[in-house]
Amino acid sequence: MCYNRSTSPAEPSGPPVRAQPHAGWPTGARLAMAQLIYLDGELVERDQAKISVFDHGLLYGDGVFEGIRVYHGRVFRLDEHIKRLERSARAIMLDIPLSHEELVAATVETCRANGVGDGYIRLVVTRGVGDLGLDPRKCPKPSVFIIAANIQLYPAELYELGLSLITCSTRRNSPASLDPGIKSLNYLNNILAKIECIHADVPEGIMLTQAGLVSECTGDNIFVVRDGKVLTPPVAAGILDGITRAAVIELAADEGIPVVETLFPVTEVYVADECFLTGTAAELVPVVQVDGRTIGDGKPGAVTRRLLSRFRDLTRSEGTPVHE
Ligand code: PXG
Repeated sequence: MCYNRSTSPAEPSGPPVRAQPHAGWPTGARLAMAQLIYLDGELVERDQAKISVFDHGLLYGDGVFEGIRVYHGRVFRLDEHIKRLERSARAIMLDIPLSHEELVAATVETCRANGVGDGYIRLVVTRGVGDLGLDPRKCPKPSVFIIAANIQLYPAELYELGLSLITCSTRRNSPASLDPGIKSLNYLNNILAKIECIHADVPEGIMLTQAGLVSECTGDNIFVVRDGKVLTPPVAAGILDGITRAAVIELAADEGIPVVETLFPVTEVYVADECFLTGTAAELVPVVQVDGRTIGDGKPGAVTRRLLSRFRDLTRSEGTPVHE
């Protein structure tokens, strides 16, 4: 069995790619075809947006990326996303051929050119074309491309009913090998865990650190609520420093809810009063079952619902405008 067999060849292959089909996830959500793709300084038709088979982004996963949301014609936390992209690039000694301001402008321009009001942006920097060896010095010119696609929101009932998770047997990469803080094009670690989720028919799964403690999910950060406190693994544990995670930590502080960044075993999730995930695609999504255990009373909890409502307000009230 393999996963690359298309059941519907006409379907656009856009982000965010969730475990579909699944009862909890939006089989009905469809992304509109992106018409114009930013590719190395130009806006080109989707069919013309091509990368060489010698690009090390493809050959080795040598590159970095961001997934960014646009809400109501405004790009959410664009500056933070570009900063994280720049940090990821620095970590792998990849010189992005655009300045911070140019990356911001190119992202906004791509949204504008595609009339994206509510959407998802994929910003990718690859090492560029080289030879068949690993040596990145053989890749003189990194490639930058940006895809901006329209997106339909996930159905409301997902946020009302909550998700089921499993704990994946695939451990999160050790920061000593490949720091999960680097948002690189090498996502096989997460994909292997995602395949476990697909087999278990759940949309997400918890990944443990090499020491067996909770790190994050395959494409989301994780939080638990216990005795009125919010707990989430620290960035130093080897997780992605999520933009949504940071926003939710700020919102919790603003609500007077204590947030503790600490490592914990998966048992802490089982016995939590509430659990939720954060991510650009998922926003803030309640979790009601993990490894067959019911979390809290099996319904999204009060703290989760409060933070989700505050997050939604935030996405309505800030962001870099797409249209002049
Ligand atoms: N952890 C991991 C491993 C991620 O990939 C997050 C946490 C959440 O971070 P943000 O900054 O988005 O709040 C991510 C990001 C998808 C998809 O298709 C999801 C991500 C990246 C790429 C694709 O669901 N999540």
